[in-house]
Amino acid sequence: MMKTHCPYCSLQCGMTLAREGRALEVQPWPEFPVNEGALCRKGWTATGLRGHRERLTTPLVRDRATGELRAAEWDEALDLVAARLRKLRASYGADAVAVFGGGGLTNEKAYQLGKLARVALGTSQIDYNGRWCMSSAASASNRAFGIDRGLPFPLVDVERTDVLVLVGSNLAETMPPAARHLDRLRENGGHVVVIDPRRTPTAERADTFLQPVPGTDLPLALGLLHLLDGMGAVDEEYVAARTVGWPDVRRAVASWWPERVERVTGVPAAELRALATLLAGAGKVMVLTARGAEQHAQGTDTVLAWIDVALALGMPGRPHAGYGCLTGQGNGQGGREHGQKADQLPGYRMIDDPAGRAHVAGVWGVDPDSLPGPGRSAYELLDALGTDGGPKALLVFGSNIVVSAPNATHVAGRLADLDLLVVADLVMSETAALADVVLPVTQWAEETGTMTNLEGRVVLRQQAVAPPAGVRSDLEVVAGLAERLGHDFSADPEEVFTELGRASAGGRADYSGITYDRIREEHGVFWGGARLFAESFAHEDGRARFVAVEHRGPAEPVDAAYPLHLTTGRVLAQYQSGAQTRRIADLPDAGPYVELHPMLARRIGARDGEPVVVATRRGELKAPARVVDTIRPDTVFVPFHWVGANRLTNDALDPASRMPEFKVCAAAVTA
Ligand SMILES: Nc1nc2c(c(=O)[nH]1)N[C@H]1C(S)=C(S)[C@@H](COP(=O)(O)OP(=O)(O)OC[C@H]3O[C@@H](n4cnc5c(=O)[nH]c(N)nc54)[C@H](O)[C@@H]3O)O[C@H]1N2
Ligand SMILES: Nc1nc2c(c(=O)[nH]1)N[C@H]1C(S)=C(S)[C@@H](COP(=O)(O)OP(=O)(O)OC[C@H]3O[C@@H](n4cnc5c(=O)[nH]c(N)nc54)[C@H](O)[C@@H]3O)O[C@H]1N2
Ligand code: SF4
Ligand SMILES: [Mo]
Repeated sequence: MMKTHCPYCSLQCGMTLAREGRALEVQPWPEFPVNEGALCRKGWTATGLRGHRERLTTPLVRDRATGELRAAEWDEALDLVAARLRKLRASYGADAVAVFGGGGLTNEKAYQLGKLARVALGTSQIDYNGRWCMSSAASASNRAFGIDRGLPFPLVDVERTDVLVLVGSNLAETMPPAARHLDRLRENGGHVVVIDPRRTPTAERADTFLQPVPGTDLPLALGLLHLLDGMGAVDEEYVAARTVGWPDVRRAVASWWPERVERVTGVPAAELRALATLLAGAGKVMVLTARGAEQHAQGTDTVLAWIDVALALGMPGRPHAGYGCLTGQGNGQGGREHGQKADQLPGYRMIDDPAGRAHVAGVWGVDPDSLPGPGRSAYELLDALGTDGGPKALLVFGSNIVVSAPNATHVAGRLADLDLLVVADLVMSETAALADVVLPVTQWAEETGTMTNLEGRVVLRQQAVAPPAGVRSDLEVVAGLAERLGHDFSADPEEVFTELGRASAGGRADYSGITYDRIREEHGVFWGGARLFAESFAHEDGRARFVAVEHRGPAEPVDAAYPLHLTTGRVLAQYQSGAQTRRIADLPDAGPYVELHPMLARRIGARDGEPVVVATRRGELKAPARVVDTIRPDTVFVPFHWVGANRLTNDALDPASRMPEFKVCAAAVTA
């Protein structure tokens, strides 16, 4: 019996793994506070990839003569990768080699990947799929609060607020055990507000549901601020004592009267007024954003506008109130704290901060001047691959880029222009299938490491079973490459975690003092404490920042040729690019589909279950229609767990976070 955590999302539900003969069975771990023994279908079936026939168990190298992948020894594969990386570096410079990581990787792996790039490869070109995920909330939180932590309070605090506002979160499907907190909040007399262009299972649990046009959460927040100000509901005492910048916001929202908001968002003015009245009368308000609000070319500004709402009401720092972002991937939080992000060093230090560079270089035993500067963000990195001056080699750990990146056809083309693509994965993902070298790695139950959940709680995933023969851990792969490049890296997770603690010490996300033993004893350890901001915010003057933002609207507005809004997202039973969950027999694998309203279906002559074609300026997808009255008639939705959705999506980026606009672009649908 081994206590561990689910391999998937940022809730990092506690679970027990029990050996049943040769099989491994998932059982509850009732004492773990975040999920109290509950799991979603993906968690219950997580052992389904053990012993799976599609599990990779030997390195594969593309044969130059036949163009096919063939089995290779580990030494042959790693020697070949190291030799080719050295050669590319000699010809084109260190930035010719790039690394792409993932928010599902453990803290130890994220840290070692950053060190591999900066020390062993000397490249600035490293980034990760967290840019696709909560990066807009991160940049907004840094700006407003001076620190970026998904939830600055434990998730259970949700149960004791008065009004919970969920902006673009479908947590009943994306974090099902968390929905219990919503239900308990309502049992306690609290009120749940859901804002989503689709009436989701989460909206079904809400008391108030607003259904805006995709990409208009920002003007919705401006409209609320306008009304709250007019009602005298702004907490002037809090604003004066704990914030700066309110006068600018007050001026900026003066012209956002409800009828104007209605024209832009499609939300009736009466509904906006009712929500403002509800918020004005509530003692405690909690605003949580997720990808629906964040994955936009104006995602950072949108989150800032909602933080403005929380600040105007005087909430951040109060018990059971404030603002938080529901992070997404298993290690969505820790993955962005330890150096796999282009502009960061461990401990959430900025890579252009001289003191931070000196500290980390000291731990690494290198000259601070030898550390490269900031590199390209994820999409910009992929977009530069194989171009003049762009990277010629890419090492991928923990991401299935060709399914999950925006404008995926273009991205696949960039990958094809590389001299060398190396992918470490458990299975032959769509991206691994394109690689020159595929490295088979261990999965969660076969290795140990820490993850930081959406609350900033550092948890320990413990090895429960031996890996299949022939498979190595990511840490071993990284150490093997580093060794061939003349560097000595540890592959022992606990040793790496101790080093990470030293490297992060004194940084914004300080893990020093957290040990595997403490995590085991305390059901996880919060870095920086469980609740932040009670006394002060993380800016030098201790005050939070109001930021005045303006509505620009989606990068690609609808027009006569592409009259509909296309949005994308998730369904309960599949995870991300589907590389893992599509292979699990007990999970339904429906294939992509197109959700559309009966009115739209009638207009284009589409029938439920029959194919329709969604077209955007970047590509087309033919898939069965799902006719539902839960979506706006001017909007269509496609889940992204299967190849196809991202051939349609727009690669417009948020200027601050570099987040792509996954959640809205202009589309046409025909039957
Ligand atoms: N089942 C499942 N669970 C998961 C994952 C998974 O793949 N599958 N992935 C995990 C990860 S990495 C993440 S990031 C989280 C994501 O968790 P969520 O953010 O909850 O998931 P999404 O489905 O991407 O988007 C949420 C909602 O945003 C809505 N939406 C679309 N456009 C807009 C808009 O413009 N405004 C607003 N307000 N809403 C909009 C969509 O209709 C959708 O219902 O889930 C995590 N949990
Ligand atoms: N259209 C659209 N696109 C989206 C989104 C959206 O809402 N709409 N959401 C975006 C978001 S929020 C996210 S987080 C991304 C996620 O998309 P991806 O980055 O593709 O994430 P995964 O599908 O989780 O890919 C993880 C890959 O790594 C492998 N893997 C799992 N664990 C490990 C490990 O420990 N080591 C190694 N080496 N490999 C491992 C898995 O088998 C899989 O192939 O998608 C983004 N793309
Ligand atoms: S909610 Fe997330 S962490 Fe919990 S069982 Fe489901 S996928 Fe796993
Ligand atoms: Mo995500």
